[in-house]
Amino acid sequence: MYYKEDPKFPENFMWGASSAAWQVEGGVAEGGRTPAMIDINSTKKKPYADNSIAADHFHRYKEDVALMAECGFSSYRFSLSWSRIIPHSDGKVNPEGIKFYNGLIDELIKNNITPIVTIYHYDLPVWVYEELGGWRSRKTIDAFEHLCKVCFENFGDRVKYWLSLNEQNMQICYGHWLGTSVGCTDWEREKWDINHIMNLCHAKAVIRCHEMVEGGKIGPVPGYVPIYPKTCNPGDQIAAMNAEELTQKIWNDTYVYGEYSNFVKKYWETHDIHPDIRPEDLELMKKAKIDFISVNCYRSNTAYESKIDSERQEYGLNKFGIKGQMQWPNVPGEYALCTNPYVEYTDWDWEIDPQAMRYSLRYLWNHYRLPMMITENGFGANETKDADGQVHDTARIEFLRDQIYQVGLAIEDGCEVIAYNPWSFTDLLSTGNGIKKRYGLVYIDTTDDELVNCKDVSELSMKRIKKDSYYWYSKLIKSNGKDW
Ligand code: BGP
Repeated sequence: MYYKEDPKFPENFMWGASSAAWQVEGGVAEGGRTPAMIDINSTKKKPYADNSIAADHFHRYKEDVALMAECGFSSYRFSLSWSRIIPHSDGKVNPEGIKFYNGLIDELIKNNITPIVTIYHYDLPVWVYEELGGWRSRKTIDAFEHLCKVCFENFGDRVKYWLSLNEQNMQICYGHWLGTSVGCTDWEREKWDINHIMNLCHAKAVIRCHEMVEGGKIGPVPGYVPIYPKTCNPGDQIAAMNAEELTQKIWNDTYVYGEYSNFVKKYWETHDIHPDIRPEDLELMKKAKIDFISVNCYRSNTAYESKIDSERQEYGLNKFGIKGQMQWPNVPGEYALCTNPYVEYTDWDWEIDPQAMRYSLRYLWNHYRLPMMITENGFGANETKDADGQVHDTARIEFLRDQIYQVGLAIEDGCEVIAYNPWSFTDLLSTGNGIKKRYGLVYIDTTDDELVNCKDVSELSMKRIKKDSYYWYSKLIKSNGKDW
């Protein structure tokens, strides 16, 4: 639909930004926190991803919240570190961990910022892996349920928006990259067992939230990448649908309908995969009725028909921030991905495609009719301070303006969207490119070399510098999306 005027945002629309514990907090050995698997995984990533210090939010959260308040935020989406809250297999709650998150939540509320809290964002405690068997073990479901209960009990009086697991689909599709596959010997098969266990954890979180949190609402956080067919060849359209199913729809259908779709059951049958799914599991999944869908959307992908006898090609992510290094995957018989000549690309070869945002919201709304909040969207870039000591991130302003405009258009189209929280507030660690791949509205004055080579954080500046995008975003959100 074409509209004559700029789109309008609803009255109580929540504007904020987003982060995750292991990417922003640092303080990994402080306050009683024990190691998480991602700590180990991240130190192995090259060039950098070491999360020992990250953005040092653990020590500077008050300063960060003050900057959010000054910017005009009405929401902030962050995650809880499991091993900070429950550091050992005895299940005892760490009072220091609770104190840290209480401090953060109280600070947000004091500043009229609504906390939106992710229970799990990639940081499985080492004790869960070593003593329970990690995501491959059903014992993890009970441990996760215990975590949920502790969170709802301690924070549920003030936190009303909860997110279960971050990007479960990406944790399964890119298990080697995100560390989900550690310990697996037959990943292509085992990932479906892990996925099922994650579904049960998600279901427990939903059910417990509704039981324990008065007025509490909870949803999943799929990573959503719309897939376009490369041409109007019908084979390309089916390939796009296959890619859509195998990278996201399988997950979204399960969350919304509480059951596995015929498509995924057929996929398992043809690939001789037999996940351990029990009748009581299906009952549990059915009971878990989500309140909204939380959407992480950055980009789009383009697919074409893949012949069954073609050679398999794994996704080769661009890890260095120099254009043109992405290796597109080929899944024989299902789909192959390729470059899209109609869009621009970031230095990490991610499509810059604002209309993908409108498409995603329309698609999810048309399929599921649930309110949506955007919990990630953003522009990862190589950035440095200018000679004047400021960061003039014009490209990020353009990116955000175009994306937010499309959110507005989707709302005009009839989609129910309640919040926009781009990734990220401050610069923080990317999943595998350290702080070099910067996403923040606020610059953190440090580099990967400094983070890795210093003895401790006291040697570093870590100064927060508001980027041009911070000022631009502030004006936009203070006018509730009128001042572009
Ligand atoms: C999402 C993750 C985030 C974040 C973001 C950017 O998929 O939920 O944790 O990292 O992607 O990705 P990257 O850090 O790889 O640039």
